[in-house]
Amino acid sequence: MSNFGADGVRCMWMRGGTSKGGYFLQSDLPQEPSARDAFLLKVMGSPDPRQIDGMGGADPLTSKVAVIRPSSHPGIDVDFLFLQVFVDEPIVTDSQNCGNILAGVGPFAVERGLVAVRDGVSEVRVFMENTNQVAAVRFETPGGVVRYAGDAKIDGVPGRAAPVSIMFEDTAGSTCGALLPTGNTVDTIEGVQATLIDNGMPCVVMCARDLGVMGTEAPEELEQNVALRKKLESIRLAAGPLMNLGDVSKKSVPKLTMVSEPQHGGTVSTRTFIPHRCHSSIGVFGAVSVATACLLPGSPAARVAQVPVGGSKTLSIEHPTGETAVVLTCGDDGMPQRAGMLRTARKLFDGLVFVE
Ligand code: NQM
Repeated sequence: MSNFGADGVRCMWMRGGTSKGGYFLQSDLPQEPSARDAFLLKVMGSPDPRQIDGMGGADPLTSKVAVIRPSSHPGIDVDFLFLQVFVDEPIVTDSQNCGNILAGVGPFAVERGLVAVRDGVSEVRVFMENTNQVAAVRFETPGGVVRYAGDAKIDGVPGRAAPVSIMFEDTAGSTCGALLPTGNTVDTIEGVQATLIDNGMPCVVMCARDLGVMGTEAPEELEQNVALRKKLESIRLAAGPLMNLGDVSKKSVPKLTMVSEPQHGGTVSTRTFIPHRCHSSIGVFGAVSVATACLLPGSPAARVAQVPVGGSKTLSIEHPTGETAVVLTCGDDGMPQRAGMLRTARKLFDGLVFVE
């Protein structure tokens, strides 16, 4: 297995939402996880801060992998396993899901002939193996061919592309077993009030000002703040076991979101560490989880958020490059039962990737 990939392995490179990565058929990869991960580290060029000897873009958002196979679950089209390949450490983790990379899964499944396609709009139902949950991904397929060009705009991506709409049900407790794994709306860690929440992504949501920052700084400025990063990492390491995630020193969860008052008429302003680099926008499940935190009376997020009223509402999660709109349908208890989001995706490259 050591020279697996020397003759090239079939792979499609796609932008999914505000992320980018390699999409593989599960049958094209080594079946044994450690051999698969060793191969993927070589594909990306990790560990190396520049990923110069691989396809990765020297950023966690461009060092991502989707592994897809036909599903054996009733009513589901494909199974999707998301793998985060660390940039500068030899780590490949399945400890998190990724709603951005998910946006490319439906189009990829059509491109590879895994699902029946319609003339017009197709829907692919995806079982997300990282969290054992289901998403429905809808996208345009005029004449039975995926259309990538279009007029939809998402912040964090220049230009416009065809819309990909994603619907989630039952994302609460995806990885932590419960929406609020400690049972509390507010926990205090290292003197900082935080909501430990998982509505699709384990997140620690705190007020930026409680960490001594405004929460509107540029990501680069926050990344250069060594004291802040140290504080965030020690909060994260303490939060991991409290969130049923165990030792998170080698995991990419929980994420750390610092919230402040909205600056542009939205619901809340955010800066998110994922967990060691500051996101240039915010993740999909990250945005759903932070939006949900805004609904919890007494939480740090609720203190600064401007939440729209009504059972079905759009929460605009402001981030460094604009906003991500999360549509939440809430039940009688005021908690979200469904979440929806607009993304776009683009096929960038289809071919063979070589590792020797
Ligand atoms: O939260 C980055 C991204 C993500 C994850 C991260 C994501 C999500 O922007 O669903 O999309 O938080 O690691 O792709």
